[in-house]
Amino acid sequence: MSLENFSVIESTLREGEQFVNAFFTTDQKIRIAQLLDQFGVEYLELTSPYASESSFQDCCTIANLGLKAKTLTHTRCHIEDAKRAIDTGVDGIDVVIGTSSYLREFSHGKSIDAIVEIAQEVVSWIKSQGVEVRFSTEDSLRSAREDIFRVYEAVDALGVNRVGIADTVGIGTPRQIYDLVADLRSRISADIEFHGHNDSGCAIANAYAALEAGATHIDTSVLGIGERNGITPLGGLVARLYATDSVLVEKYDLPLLKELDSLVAELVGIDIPFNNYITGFSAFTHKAGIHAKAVLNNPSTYEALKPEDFGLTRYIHVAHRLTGWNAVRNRAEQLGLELTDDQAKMLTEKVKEMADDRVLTLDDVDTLLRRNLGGESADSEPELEAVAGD
Ligand code: HCA
Ligand code: CU
Repeated sequence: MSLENFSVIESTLREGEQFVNAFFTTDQKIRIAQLLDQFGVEYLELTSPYASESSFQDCCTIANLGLKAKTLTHTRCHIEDAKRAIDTGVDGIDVVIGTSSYLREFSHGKSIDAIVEIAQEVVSWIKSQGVEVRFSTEDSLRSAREDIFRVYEAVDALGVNRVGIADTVGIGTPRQIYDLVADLRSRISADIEFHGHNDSGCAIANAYAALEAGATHIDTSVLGIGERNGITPLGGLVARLYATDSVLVEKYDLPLLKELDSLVAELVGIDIPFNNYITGFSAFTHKAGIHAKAVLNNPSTYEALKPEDFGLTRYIHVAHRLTGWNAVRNRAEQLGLELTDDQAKMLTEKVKEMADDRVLTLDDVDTLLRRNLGGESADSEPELEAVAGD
C-alpha cells in the first residue's frame, strides 16, 4: 500500500481547463501554478501545447518558472504532439489513448494491435528525449482488461515511468478500482497513476482505493474542476488522507488550501460549495446543542479534521432552536459575560422560544444576553421586536 509514498499530479491547469467556465489568462495560470507549488504538489499537469498557440506559450512559461513541482504536459498518442511537447521544456509527458470499444469505434478507430504499436513508438521516442513519460488508457473502466493490460505491459517493457488508469466517465466503484490496480500492480514494474471522474460521486474514494492497491500517483484539480462535474478534488483527497493519518499530508502547506480553493473559485466564477471538504463554509460549524456541548469539551468528539491544521477555525452556531445552554453560555463568555447555570438555561429557553418564530441572527442572541446580564434582571422579558433588529 502506497499511502505513505504518493504524489499528486495536479491537473487544474489541464483537466481543470476543461471545466465549462474555465478560461485562464497566462498570469492567472502562473498564479495557480505558483500557489500549487507553494502548497507542495509534486507535479503540475498542463494543457497540451497542441491545443492552441497560447497553450504552447503558457506551457513553456510555466515549465520555465523554476518551480519545485515537476511540470508535465498532456498529449494524444502521436509523435507530432510529443515533439511539440518536448519543445516546451516540461519535465515529462502524459500520453493518453482511448482503449474502450466506444472510443476505438467512435473516436480514433484503432485496433488494440495498432494502439500497442503506436504506444511503443511514442513512448520510446519520448524516453529517448530524456524526460518522464506516462502512458494512460482513456476509459479504462469500460475497456477489456486483457486489452489494457496488453498495452500497459508493452510500454512497461520499454521502461515507461508510469501507466495511468483513467475512469473517464466516473463509473468505477472503490472495489473495482482496488481490484484493477492490484491486478495491474502484480503484472508491471512501472508506477501506477489513477485519474478518476466524479460523475457518480466516487472520485475521492476511488483515488484512495487506488492508493491502497498500490497506485502511487493521483490526479487532482482544485475544487475538482474538469469535464462535466470534474475529478478528484485536491482538498477532498487531502481530507481523506488526513482522516486516515494526518502525517500522510504533513508534506503539504495545508493552510494554503483555502487560498487555492478561493482563487480557483473566483477565477472560474463559482462559489466554494457549502459542503466542500475543509473549505466549505459549514465544514467546521457545529449546530445541535448536544454536538456543541461535546465539541466545547473536546472538539474531536465531532471533528475528524482539526480546523487549526488548515489555518481555519471552528464555529459553534448558537442562534437557533436546536441550541443548548452550554453553547449559549460559551457565547456569553466570548462577550465577557458570566452566566450561572440557571441563567444560561433560562436564556437558552428564551432563544429557543424566539427561534421557534423566526430565523435568529447571532446579533439577536448577543442582544438578549447583554440585556439580561448588563444590569437588567435576567427574568425580564426580552423585547422580541427590538431584539429582532432586522
Ligand atoms: C482527456 C481524458 C482524460 C485523460 C486522463 C489521463 C480522462 O480529457 O483527455 O490522461 O489519464 O478522463 O480520461 O482526462
Ligand atoms: Cu479526465
